Amino acid sequence: MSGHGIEVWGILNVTPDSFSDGGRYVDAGAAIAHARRMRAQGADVIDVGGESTRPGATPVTPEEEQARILPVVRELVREGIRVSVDTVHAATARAAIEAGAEIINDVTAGEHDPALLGAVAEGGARLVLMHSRGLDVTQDTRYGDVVAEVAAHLRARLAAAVDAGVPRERIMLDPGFGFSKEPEDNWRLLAGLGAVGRIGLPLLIGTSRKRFLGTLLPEGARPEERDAATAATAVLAAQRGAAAVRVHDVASTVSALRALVATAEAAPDPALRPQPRSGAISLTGVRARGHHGVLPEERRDGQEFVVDVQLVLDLGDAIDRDDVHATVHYGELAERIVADVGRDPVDLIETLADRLAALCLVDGRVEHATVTVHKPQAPIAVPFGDVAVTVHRSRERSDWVVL
Ligand code: PMM
Repeated sequence: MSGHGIEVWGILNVTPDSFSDGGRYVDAGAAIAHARRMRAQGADVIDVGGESTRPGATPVTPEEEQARILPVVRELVREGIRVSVDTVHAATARAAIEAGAEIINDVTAGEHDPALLGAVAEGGARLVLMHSRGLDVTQDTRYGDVVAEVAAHLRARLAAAVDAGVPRERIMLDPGFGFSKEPEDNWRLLAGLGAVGRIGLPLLIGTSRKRFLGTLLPEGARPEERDAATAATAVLAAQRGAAAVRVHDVASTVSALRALVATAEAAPDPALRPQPRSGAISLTGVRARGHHGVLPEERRDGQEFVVDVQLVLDLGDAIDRDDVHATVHYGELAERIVADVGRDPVDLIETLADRLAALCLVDGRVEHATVTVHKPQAPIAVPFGDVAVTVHRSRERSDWVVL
C-alpha cells in the first residue's frame, strides 16, 4: 500500500462485455496503457479479468480467456506491477501463475471449478475467495441473515481451500457485493463487515460501480457516475477493517482513502490527549407536580412526583477550568425536570422516567443518565412507603474505527 492505508486494486476487464467498462480495454495495448494509468494514480495491484460476470454475458472458454489476458499479465509483471487474475477456471489460474500473477481471484471461491484451489496451491499464488451463489448474479437473492450466511459460506470455502493445500495466510476473503444480493443485502454487508472480518483473514471489497450504488443516483445515471459512492464505500470498508478495495476509478478512491489516513494521522496522540475524568452528578428529591396516571382523578387533580437523577459524564474540563459552563448546571437541570413533569400527562411513571432520561441526554456531554421517578401518593389501596421506577439510558456510540 502506498500512503492510502489499505490496498487499492485497479480493475482491468479485458472483455468485450463487462458491465461498466466492457469493450474499452479488449485490445492488449489499450489494456496495458490503462493499467499503467491506474498504477500512476496509486493502484497497488491490477486485477485482470478476461471473462465478464455481467448478467447475460457470453461465457468464454479458458483458452479464449487466456488469449485475452496472458499478454497483458506478462507485460504488467515485466514492468514490476503486482497482478491478480480474476478467473473461475483452473487452467487459466495455472497459466496466469506461470505468467507471473501473484494472486488468483475466484468469484466462485473454487466452486465453479474445484481444481482451481489445487492449481493455486501448487503454483504458490495468493487466493481470493469470494462469496457468490453461482455465476448468474441475479439468481437466488434470498437471505435470512445475509452477514451470517456470507460469513458461514466463506468459512466453508476457506476450509476447502486449506484442504486443497492453500496456506491460510495466503488467502483473502471477499463478501461478493452485488453477487446474488439485493441492494439492502449489500448495505447490510457493508454495515456488518466487522463480523466477516472476525473470520480472521484480510478482506477485499468490490463495491465499485455496482448496481446498489446506482440506487443512490437519479434514474439513467451512467456507471461512471457511481465513482463518488464507490469511494465513500471504500472509506466505510476501510473503517470497518477491510484490507483492500477493488475499483474501476483508482484516482477517486485513492484520494478518498488519503483523506481517511490524513484524519487518522491528525488525531492527537493518545498519550497527549487530556485524560477523561469520568464522574457523576446526582440530583435527588426534586419535587414536581404532574397529572400522570391511569385513573381519571389523577389526570384531573394531579399529584406530586419526586425525581432522582444521576448523570455520568467526563468532569475533567469542568475541574480544569473550574467553570460551570463546562459541566451540567444542576440548578437549570432541576428546573427543566420540573417543567417536563408538568407537561403532557402519560399513564406510566416508566414513560415519564424515560422521557426525563432522554431530556438529560440532550446535553451532549452526558454519557449515561439514570432517572428514578417516585410517586409517593400513588393510588395504592394498602399502606406503602414509596413506589418508584428507574430508567437507564446511555448515549449511543458509533462503533466506527478510524484506521
Ligand atoms: N466483482 C466483479 C468481478 N470480480 N472479484 C472480487 N474479488 N470481488 C468482486 O466484488 C468482484 C470480482 C464484477 O464487477 P466488474 O465486472 O466490474 O469487474
